[in-house]
Amino acid sequence: MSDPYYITTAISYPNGRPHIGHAYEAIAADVIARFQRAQGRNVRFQTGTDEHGLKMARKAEEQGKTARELADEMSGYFQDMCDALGVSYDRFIRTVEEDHHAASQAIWQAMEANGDLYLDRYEGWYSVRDEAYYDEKELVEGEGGEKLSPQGTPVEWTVEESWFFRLSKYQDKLLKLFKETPGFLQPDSRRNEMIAFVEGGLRDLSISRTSFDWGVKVPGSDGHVMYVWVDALTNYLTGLGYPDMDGDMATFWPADLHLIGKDIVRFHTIYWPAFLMSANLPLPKQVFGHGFLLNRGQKESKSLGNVTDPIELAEKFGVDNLRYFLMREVAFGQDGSYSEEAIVTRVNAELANSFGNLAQRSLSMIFKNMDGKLEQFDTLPVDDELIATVANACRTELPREFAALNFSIGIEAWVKAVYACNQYVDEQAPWALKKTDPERMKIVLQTIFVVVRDLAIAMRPVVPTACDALLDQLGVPANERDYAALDDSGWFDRRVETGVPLDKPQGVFPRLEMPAQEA
Ligand code: ME8
Repeated sequence: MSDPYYITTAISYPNGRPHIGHAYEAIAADVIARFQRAQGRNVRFQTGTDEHGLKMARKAEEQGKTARELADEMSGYFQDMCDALGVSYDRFIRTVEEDHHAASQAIWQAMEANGDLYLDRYEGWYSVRDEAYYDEKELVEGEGGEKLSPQGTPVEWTVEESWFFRLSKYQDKLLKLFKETPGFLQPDSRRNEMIAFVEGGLRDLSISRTSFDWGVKVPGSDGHVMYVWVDALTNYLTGLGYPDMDGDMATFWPADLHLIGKDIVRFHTIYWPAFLMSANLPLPKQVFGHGFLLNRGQKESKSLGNVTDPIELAEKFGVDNLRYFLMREVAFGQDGSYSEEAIVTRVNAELANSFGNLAQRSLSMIFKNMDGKLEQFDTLPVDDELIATVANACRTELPREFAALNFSIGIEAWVKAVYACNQYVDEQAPWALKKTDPERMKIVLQTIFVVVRDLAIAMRPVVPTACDALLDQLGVPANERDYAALDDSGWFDRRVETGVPLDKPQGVFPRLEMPAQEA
């Protein structure tokens, strides 16, 4: 297969169970992966867990476990979450895996061979929660006068022998990258912040630690483990077989898209490209920093008691519905808010009452009034205008917007087409035509059959299970569900020729109950 496409998510810290932000990122990446596959691309999709570092080591200590025990236990929850949400990854990587240690040591040696590493002493601030070093000038003051990172997390003064990476050497190259390749970091709003950070001067980066041993060993330097971000970022290469440059590395590197949240843009667009340049590897084509998902406008936290288990949410409202809601509701790139009521309102209005109802009432009439039998149209379906409206939404607008990661806008175009179809059914009133003009009724119902198929194909990347169930009911073959099938004008005739009647349709977009009002 040609035309490779490599997409990755951030790898999550498994120091606790997955939260809704993890689910959001995994779902968005999955929608992109499914969309690109349906566009005929040869997709490679990687996600996983980031298991080293002080944050993991300390959490394990708190719980009286070894770091490895904690990692083994928690990583499973992340993989289970991906599986429960229909996330179609090719590899779920764990940074404790042997090939990952080998890849991290290989990139280390490549950077060393390029003269970019040296041994010195680190003295400065470190945030364990962010696994990040901060300059004094970046710190803010907490309520009790204590020093906090710009993300509001505690920092501790750290003094250690450490390997350093010559980040300062890459300052001009990074500025050039931001200025000359605007597509590298999206959305645009995130770029200015990074340019300002680089223009403020880059200091060399401490990239090894000696005060604990939970990490990848630095080759040839006893007592040093790599700074967790060095190995974490390298996961994107490990999954392709690096340091072997043939095989998957040759096919899929550079990555088409690293999908990450806005809080870790610095690591992906300053440290990571600098490491790659140093190791003489091409840079990813794009890093996209999505926004944060908030619970009724608030960050979820244990102290607020508003932490949502994404698997419970999916069980309560349905995986497809949760996926649809997240991609539809939030302008991708910006922060967004969710609540149970918002999920129910959106899903009922657009999936259950609009698309589901369109399919259910039309297919039921084909089943009842036409014995489920489709007939050849003598001419093309007469209702070209509706067919053209739907085709434009499904073939042009939605794919154009999805390719640019504007999911909510692409889905909006689709919803408008669904509304147009329902309006058409209301106006044509096929139930009345049954008596007055049965031939015309058939044309109307078959026109809806055609557009429902197009709409289901277009929405498959977002709502895969329900759309496939609907396409099964229509009798659309499994290999005719990609976007290319929307350009295949012969499909309806072939469908009729099979002579297979429609079964009694089963609704695939049930209405959701509004949750009881909270006290
Ligand atoms: O940052 N809404 O891991 P992580 C949306 N291990 N996205 C959110 C979010 C929210 N409320 N909270 C977090 C790490 N995220 C590192 C990554 S990659 C080489 C190493 C996103 O478990 C966050 O921005 O803290 C990140 O992209 C991902 O979830 C994992 O966060």
